[in-house]
Amino acid sequence: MRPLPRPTGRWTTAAVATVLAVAMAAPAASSRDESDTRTHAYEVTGPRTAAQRTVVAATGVSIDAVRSGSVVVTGDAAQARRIRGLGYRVSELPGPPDRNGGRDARPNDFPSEDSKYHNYKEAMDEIDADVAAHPSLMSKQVIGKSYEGRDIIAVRITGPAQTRAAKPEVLFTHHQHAREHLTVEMALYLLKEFGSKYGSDPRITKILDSRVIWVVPDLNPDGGEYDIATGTYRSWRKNRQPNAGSNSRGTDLNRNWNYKWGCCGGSSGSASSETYRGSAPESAPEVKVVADFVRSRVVGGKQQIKAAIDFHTYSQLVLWPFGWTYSDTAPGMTQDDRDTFAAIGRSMAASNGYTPEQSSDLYITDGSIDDWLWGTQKVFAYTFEMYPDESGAGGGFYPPDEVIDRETARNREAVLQLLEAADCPYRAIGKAQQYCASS
Ligand code: 0X9
Ligand code: CA
Ligand code: ZN
Repeated sequence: MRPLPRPTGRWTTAAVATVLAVAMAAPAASSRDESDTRTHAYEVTGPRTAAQRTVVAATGVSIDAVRSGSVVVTGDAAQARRIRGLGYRVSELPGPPDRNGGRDARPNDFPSEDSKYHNYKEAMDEIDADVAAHPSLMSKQVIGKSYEGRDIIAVRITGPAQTRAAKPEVLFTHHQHAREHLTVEMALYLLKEFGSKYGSDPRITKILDSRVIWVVPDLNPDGGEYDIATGTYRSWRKNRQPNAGSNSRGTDLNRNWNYKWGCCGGSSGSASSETYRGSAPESAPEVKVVADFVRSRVVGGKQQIKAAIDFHTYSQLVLWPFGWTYSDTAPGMTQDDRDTFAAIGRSMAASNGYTPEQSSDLYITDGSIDDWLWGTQKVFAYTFEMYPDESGAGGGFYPPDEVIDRETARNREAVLQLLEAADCPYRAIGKAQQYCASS
């Protein structure tokens, strides 16, 4: 298939400068591990239904943003050709922004203009300080290790008050996808907010006295560090696990969960894909660690975690399961379950201005965390796609650090609502009596 001719005028001076800068920043070919599969962002014009978007995703790209008649994807040149073969127009978008302010990039850290973001060590240090400042409220557990051996931690937050019945537990997970750094800041915001407001803010005090909160701030530390390792963003998504028989590294953690894994055309079986599902469910150590942790919260035969949010960027969405099917209801998802998901989801979205919908309204995904949490553990699990809503002006996966405070605090009300709903989610549809009478 012949590529479309590039419209003249596309190569502005700025674009040429960007390309040259990217080319010069690229490592020597000998040290590249993905020489034939380097990825770019592309705008794909044409797909307007979830089914059409799922066909685009089946080429192996990740879909990063959905608009009414187009999508933004990340993929390599071969995938772009396949998408053109589907009859869609594909144009390459600019790469990640240069935030080094004209200075040399510092290795293994955020660019100087984004220094308010926390790299892995900075995040762990901040969390240790929070826990040390509020020892009666917070504790940190190392729940396992990433592929490269970094600690994956869970922070437990609850008030000292004991209750007669077990406190309902709520899980917040962050940073499955390496380039979605704002989600780690979301975790740090939650720790600060709960730590500093307990005892003074009556709503937070009441919540912490009656709930147990688990924050897993970084599911993909290896990918996150890789994304910033050169000091220039790499748009990396997956973990950093090698794949047998391939030069391409990484599993898409949000396709590796052990429920409907690889069932439905919502992930890829090829290692070079952005949505590679891994060699088996939980083949990614990071997924296994968190899945084991969740299973460890089954006490006396009952899963203690009742609700969850998995934070991603971007698109400003509140999503609920299932992702593996277009159907609203399915085996394991009754009409009441679905209505409860929608009622709480819409209420949360009304508070932060995001768009609420079932995740498969975007495109099919299989092996995602929220499908697993609901499908196997009956946790009311949402996916939030944070700021921005568009790839352009807001910075796509790399919004400037000036927005961190605003865009994390923006989710405060939604988080509090979910915590308050967690003792009986079905109250949201007026069916507490039917579903929650005994608990
Ligand atoms: O594709 C994903 O994993 C998520 N989007 S992202 O751009 N952050 O990669 C969306 C997942 C939506 N599907 C489910 N939650 N099941
Ligand atoms: Ca800045
Ligand atoms: Zn994501």
